[in-house]
Amino acid sequence: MSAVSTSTIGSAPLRREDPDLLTGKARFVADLPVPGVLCAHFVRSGVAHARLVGVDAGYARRAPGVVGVWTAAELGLPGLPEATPPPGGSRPHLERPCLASDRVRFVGEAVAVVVADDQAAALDAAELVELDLDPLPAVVDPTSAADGDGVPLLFPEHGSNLVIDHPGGDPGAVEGAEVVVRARFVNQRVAPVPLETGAVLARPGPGGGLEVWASTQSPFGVRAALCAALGLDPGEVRVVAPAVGGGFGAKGGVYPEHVVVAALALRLGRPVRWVETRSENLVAMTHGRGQVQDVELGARTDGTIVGLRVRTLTDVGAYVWRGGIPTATSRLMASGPYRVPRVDAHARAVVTNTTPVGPYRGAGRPEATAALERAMDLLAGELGVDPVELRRRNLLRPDELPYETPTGASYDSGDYLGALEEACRIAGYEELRVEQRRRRELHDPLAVGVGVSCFCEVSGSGPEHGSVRVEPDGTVVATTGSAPHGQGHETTFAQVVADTLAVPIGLVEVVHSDTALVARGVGTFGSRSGQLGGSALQRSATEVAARARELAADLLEADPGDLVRGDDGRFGVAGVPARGVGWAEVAAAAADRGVRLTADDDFSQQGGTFPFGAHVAVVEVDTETGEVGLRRLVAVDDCGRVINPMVVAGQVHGGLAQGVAQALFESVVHDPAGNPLTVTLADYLFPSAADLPSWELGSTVTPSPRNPLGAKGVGESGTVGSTPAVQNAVVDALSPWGVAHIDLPLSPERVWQAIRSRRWPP
Ligand code: MCN
Repeated sequence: MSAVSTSTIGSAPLRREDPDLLTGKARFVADLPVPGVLCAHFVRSGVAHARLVGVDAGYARRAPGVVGVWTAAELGLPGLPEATPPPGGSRPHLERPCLASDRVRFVGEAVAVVVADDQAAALDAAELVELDLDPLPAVVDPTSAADGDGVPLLFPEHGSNLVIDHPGGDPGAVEGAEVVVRARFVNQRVAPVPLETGAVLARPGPGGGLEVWASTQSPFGVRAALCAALGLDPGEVRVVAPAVGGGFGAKGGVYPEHVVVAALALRLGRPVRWVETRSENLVAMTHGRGQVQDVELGARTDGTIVGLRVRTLTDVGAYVWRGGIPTATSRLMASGPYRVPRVDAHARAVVTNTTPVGPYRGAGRPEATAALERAMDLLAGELGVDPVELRRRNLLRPDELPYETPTGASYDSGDYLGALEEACRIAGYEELRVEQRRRRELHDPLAVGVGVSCFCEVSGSGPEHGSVRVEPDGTVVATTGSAPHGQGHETTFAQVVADTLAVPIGLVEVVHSDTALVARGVGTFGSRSGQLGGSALQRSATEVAARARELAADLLEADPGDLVRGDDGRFGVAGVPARGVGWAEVAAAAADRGVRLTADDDFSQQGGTFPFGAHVAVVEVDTETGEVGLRRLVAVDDCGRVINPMVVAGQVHGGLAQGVAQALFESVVHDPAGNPLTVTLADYLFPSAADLPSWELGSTVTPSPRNPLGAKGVGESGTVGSTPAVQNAVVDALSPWGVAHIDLPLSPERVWQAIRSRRWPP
């Protein structure tokens, strides 16, 4: 089933979306030319926790260019429910208000909105709005929020800050182990930082209703949420995602700002636009990660794992809202690619007076993988076994799959060991260890570290829609419910359709991200689109091709079984080279006869698919300054059958950059009072290309049996494997000092402190 090679479906064209992006022709929400558009600016709380006593907008309302100022009471909008409610149903008392009404719960929470003729007027007037806030004690640290005595409660009516509690499973998971390693890891909170910040534009529809342009990963999701909040019918609302400058999971849901702007457009009968500033983005867009992990990994002395206990506490910020997604996914993926017979994975989440946390590239898988891969290295250290060797002994083998994990994941296919061996081969693992030994003997102040991580992640849940239509002139229109924002669907989906119909790719137009042009859809997140959207299109195209074949046979007066396809895509008759018809003739005949060359499909797969891989990082730690130089990063990712190798490589590159950024640079910081300290890109250390090495990519190909393309997701895998590989490498470099763990991010100061607290040579 698996082979160390690459395979593709058809040719691998360049991304067709790039010329517009590179030449500035692509239009983002902020660029849309809408006559008479008004600008909205939100007045946000500067206090992390307070009773909202009043809002005085008198001066702001009289300021030049101001059309109006609105508060929660004046707009009367409902709250936003939890994205993943617990089995007992939704909890109205934990909803997120669109504008705060009686209490603010984080710095950055929107309290009022100013609408003005232009952006500058809205911004100036917003500064004139006075919020009367009666400060309350804030809670920022998730462990105190969960357990502290007399800790401030964000929702007193809930009785506790604990908002999610998924029970563990096997209480005796590490019983009988001959060796148990135990540790607490902190997977720090990070900000998604898409290049395009949040943005929405809404205007009354031409025949009533509403037209909305949103920077979103899910136009259909935004439409559903707006309809629910504003009492509209889906037929009355059109949502379009124009060019979207990245989302990384944070643009997967509807934001309060979307609802407020849509409500204002209806109320004013005029177009209204909101575009987030970067500083707003760093406090108002959902953050990611933010998990405290207590891990116990038990094994026999020969290294065979017997059980795992993981107790996670996710900090979901001020509202549970979208925080349930990473909380549940990290629990699901607790045992990774290993044979772990007993698992006790207890996942809890608390609210704190900080920006809400939601899915961010990987959404739970990077957290789970970091915990497990750090624990694997601790175990290797305890047993005195090479980290790669320990992994070899415990990785599930291809013949053990499909495999049901103790936490309920159903792995489809995989050759985890194949990926690890390939990564070690590319890295030259044994030679690196030789170099490391030599340099340690020389007491080289640049300490070499080699870190390995193996991972298995989940992708491709839920249904996705696709349709294929051949026009009378032979051109092909493919519509998809997915909503790309950097992933290259226009290219990869055109490939799938062109290959299935055997037509030149240039004939295929891909239509997406507009609820008026696409019948239905879900959206782009969870590395789902290639496999689900692609399969829906492949199945639709297969149906269209079968109909076309029958028509062609009829036109050629031949038996359909005798039909052959030429290299140019023409239908011919076997053994009669002179006779043939092209797509245009078939399509024209279909139009004449009233035959519709169109089909649609809603594809879903049972259990999802499980991409996997192995990453090897090589670092040099300056033991005098604590600075970490990432010398190499080898990433072997297996996403099943590849549609477009260049797109896949690009996806892995982006994921690696974000994973390495979490390992070495990024961290959202709040002070104990809940004031965010990372509100500009001068404070929040977002790496540039100059901070990163050239990636070394490898791949193995293990098709998934769960969809007709054999594809698995790839959009997130880079973030899953790279963070722990780099973290393990840094700890490995410092092992002679007796350093067993350093929490993320591995800033020079942290690394230096770790070195300073030890002495080496001993
Ligand atoms: N693909 C392929 N062969 C495969 C699998 C995928 O050629 N075996 C192609 C797909 O057809 C698609 C691309 O690779 O063009 C990514 O596919 P997939 O893994 O299905 O992921 P999605 O398209 O659903 O994208 C979502 C994923 C996620 S969850 C995040 S977060 C993320 C990511 O994509 N955010 C991104 N990549 C991003 N890239 C950019 N530029 N910006 C973001 O915000």
